[in-house]
Amino acid sequence: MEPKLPPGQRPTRKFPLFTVDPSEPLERERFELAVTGWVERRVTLGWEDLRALAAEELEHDFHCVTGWTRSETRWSGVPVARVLELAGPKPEAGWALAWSRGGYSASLPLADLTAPGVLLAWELDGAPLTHDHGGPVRLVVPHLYGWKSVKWVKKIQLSDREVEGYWEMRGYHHRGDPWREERYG
Ligand SMILES: Nc1nc2c(c(=O)[nH]1)N[C@H]1C(S)=C(S)[C@@H](COP(=O)(O)O)O[C@H]1N2
Ligand SMILES: [Mo]
Repeated sequence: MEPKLPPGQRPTRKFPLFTVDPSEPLERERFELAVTGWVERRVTLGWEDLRALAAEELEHDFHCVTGWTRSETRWSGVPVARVLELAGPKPEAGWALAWSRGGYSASLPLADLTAPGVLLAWELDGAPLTHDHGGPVRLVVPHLYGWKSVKWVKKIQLSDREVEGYWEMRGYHHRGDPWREERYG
């Protein structure tokens, strides 16, 4: 039986790359992620800090808004919720903007960013995440369109209202649920 796909999506075997902000590779040891904005404590985590947290594995279809779905993609990493707990989101913080090293960004409702299965991932299909796919560490938000899964993640900034990211500024949806075809608007 064919797996069920969200409306308007077609399956792909390959994992196409999609990058608007090319950057130089970074060694794992030099990775750094800052959690800033509407938080009780601004925190910065390095590679070792991330690895000290309990890792999880996840398998999910990955949907790009341009129409391809890559089935049963496996990721390992730590839940974003766990990392945000360290910073303590303020009660007013309902939104997040996730930034890459190269200046790409995506906005996310905090509830989506902290949902179960949303990871800061360093493994793809059992192998270390390559630079092209956002290594050493990328955001994976598997229940939303792929543009929310920021590669080369370096900062998560919380706010009390939406601050639009790269594609949201260009007319893409604030949330981006593929099952509701939230592509634009
Ligand atoms: N930093 C960064 N992250 C990004 C993008 C990008 O251009 N830059 N593209 C997004 C889009 S549109 C998709 S579909 C996925 C693609 O991930 P992949 O290149 O690993 O397949 O990454 C997302 N994260
Ligand atoms: Mo995409």
